Amino acid sequence: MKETIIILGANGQIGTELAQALRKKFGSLQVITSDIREPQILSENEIFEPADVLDKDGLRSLFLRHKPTQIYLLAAILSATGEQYPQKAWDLNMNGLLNILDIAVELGIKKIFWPSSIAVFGPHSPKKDTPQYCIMDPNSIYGISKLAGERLSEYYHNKHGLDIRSIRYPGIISWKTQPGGGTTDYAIHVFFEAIRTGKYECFLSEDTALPMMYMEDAVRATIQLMDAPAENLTIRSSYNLAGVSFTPREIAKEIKKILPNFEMSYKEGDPRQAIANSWPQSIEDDYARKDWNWELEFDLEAMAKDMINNLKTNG
Ligand code: AKB
Repeated sequence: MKETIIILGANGQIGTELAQALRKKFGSLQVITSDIREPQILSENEIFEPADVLDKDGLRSLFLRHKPTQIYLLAAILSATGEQYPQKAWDLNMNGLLNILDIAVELGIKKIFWPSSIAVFGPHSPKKDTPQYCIMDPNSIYGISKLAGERLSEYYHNKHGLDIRSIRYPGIISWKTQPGGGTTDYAIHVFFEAIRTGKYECFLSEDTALPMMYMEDAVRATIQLMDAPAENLTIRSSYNLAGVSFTPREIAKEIKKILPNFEMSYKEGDPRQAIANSWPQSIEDDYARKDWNWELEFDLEAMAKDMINNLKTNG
């Protein structure tokens, strides 16, 4: 069957690179990107449609026009921005998802990808090797909306047969598009500043360990999960994906191996510290390995090398 894919929220950090990978796999004309903002660059064979995920009628007419077989819903407000605008974050993260789920049921669109996050865990979740199933008491509005979204996804799968698939993304590190409003953003800013000025003031303390993942692995994981036979999938809420866990001190050490003059300093009192403290330091991803043969490729060293190489040559 020929796939037609719509990516909503396609201009963000993950959407930009996922769109490139999906165009390569399915052909440019089979992938329609969509966002509330126009993209900065649009090549000749690429289709872009403006859409707001909160505008249900607009979405319905977009889907009726293109008849997608797969939808990727990436529009979201992340953890740090969510704390500044909780109402807006709840509205976009929840109602955006509900709109897609409802229209998918209405129009018979079966296959949907929607990302969750390590933010679904909270202060009482185990901090190390956090398992798929454990106490989950997120205390950021972003984490609360993602956990509610996971429950909705499983509910729509059970109740309406939607083939919805999801990953609890760790912090995603990339050089092509900057992230916006996340707690893990320091791990990207540090590379940009290391190249630009040779120093970086980190908003998290030096021993704050968090799970992260290089974009190449995140995109590969997403497409691998979407390609997996439905009968192999035992989780319809969202899969844990471990990635690589490190602290600001460890990433600074890795950067210094390549850029010996790099200096990292630390600023206390940033509100993102409290969010980071409530999240796991590392997570366990046995279900992803077992159900869809997931394997990580980029460790911290490989990621740092690739980031710095790319920023030096293409940044
Ligand atoms: C954030 O920091 O909010 C995101 C996430 C881990 O979901 N990068």
